[in-house]
Amino acid sequence: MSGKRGLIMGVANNRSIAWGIAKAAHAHGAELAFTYQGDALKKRVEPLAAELGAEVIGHCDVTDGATIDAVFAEVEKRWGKLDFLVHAIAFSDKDELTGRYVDTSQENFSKSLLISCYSLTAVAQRAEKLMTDGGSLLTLTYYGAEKWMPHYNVMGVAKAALEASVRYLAADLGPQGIRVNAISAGPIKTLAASGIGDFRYILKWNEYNSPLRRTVTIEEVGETAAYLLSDMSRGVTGEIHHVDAGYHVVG
Ligand code: 0WD
Repeated sequence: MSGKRGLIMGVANNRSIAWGIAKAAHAHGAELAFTYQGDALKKRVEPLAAELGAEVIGHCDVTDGATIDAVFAEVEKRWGKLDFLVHAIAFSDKDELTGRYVDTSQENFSKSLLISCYSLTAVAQRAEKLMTDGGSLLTLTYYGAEKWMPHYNVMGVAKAALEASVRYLAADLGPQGIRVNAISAGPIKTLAASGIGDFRYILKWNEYNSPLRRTVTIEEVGETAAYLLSDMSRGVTGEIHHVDAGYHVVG
């Protein structure tokens, strides 16, 4: 990946999937820039970025289009163009990631879909303009988009819409050589995952029932991401690639 420059969105700490992806892309020679959401995460992201000799572009809250514009303006100023982008962003009110989906509020439905789904389209609109030599967009999804999963609720609906977005964006941006793919990661203990009811049980269930009889790591997701972000996967777009120890074939 040497000579490639990529923007990483969604690092909260060193357990984040986006961090696993950043480490792998860096190991394969890519040059990186990070965004962070709010000052609390700035303090976490800055030292991580420094570890990889990467730039920190600035604050980006995907609910605020002005902050997205500012980030892409800064990328353009520093790099002039962009080769890849990692979107590892999701949110739902924790109180609605337990119990029944039918009880989802309109407010949390809108917010969850905006942050977890529309934001990919919002960043694709800006990235398209900078991916003048083609590029690769990558997002993160979960099996709860395909099947009912306990407690995943509105996030399952948001991920289903996200996966459909991957296909529509792939078709729209394909003519410019911009590829759009997702990794459907198995459960991993991160900050976001800790908001999901009974998450420890889900981890154990996957460990006992997946073909590989274990869960996956952020490093494993990172290696697959490096393939999808690099020219090794130049014939691949619109794909939802499972990195879940094979759980999707049995679940
Ligand atoms: O088991 C898991 N951990 C899986 C996660 C399995 C399959 C998929 N995923 C997905 C998540 O749904 C998400 O899309 O992977 C992506 C990354 O999630 P993660 O690495 O599990 O979680 P985390 O380290 O918490 O990063 C998600 C980050 C946020 O962190 P917090 O925990 O502070 O909400 O998404 C970012 C934020 O940094 N984020 C936002 N960024 C910009 N604007 C916003 C926002 N409004 N909201 C959340």
